[in-house]
Amino acid sequence: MSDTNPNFDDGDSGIAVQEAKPKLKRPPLYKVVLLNDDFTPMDFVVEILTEHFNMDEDKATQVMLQVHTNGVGVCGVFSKDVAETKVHIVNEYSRENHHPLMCAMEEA
Ligand code: TYC
Repeated sequence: MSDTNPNFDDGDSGIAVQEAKPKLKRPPLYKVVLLNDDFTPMDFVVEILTEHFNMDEDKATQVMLQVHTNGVGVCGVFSKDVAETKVHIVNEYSRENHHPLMCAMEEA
C-alpha cells in the first residue's frame, strides 16, 4: 500500500514529499449599489442612505447626486449575507412606499 501511494514517504525512499498548502481564501465582499431612476424623490434616496448605510446627511446627499448623475453609486461594501439583507430591506421599503428605486449587489 505505502509503496504505491505517491504522497506517502516511508522515510527511506529518498523522496521528499511536499504537503499540500491549505487553500484558504478570504470570503468575497459585495458592493451594495443604488441605481438611478426618474421617479424616486431625492429626499427618499437620502433617507435610505442615512437610515440603512450609516451616512450623515452631507455624505448621503453626495452619493444620491452621484447616482442621479452617473446612473449608479456605491452605498457600501459588505459580506454576502449582510449585502443580501440590505438589498432586500431597501427594495421592500421602496416598494412599500411605491417608489421604483432599485438596490442591487455586485462582487467587489
Ligand atoms: N433621479 C431621481 C430624481 O431626479 C433621484 C434619484 C437619485 C433616484 C438616486 C434614484 O438611486 C437614485 N428624482
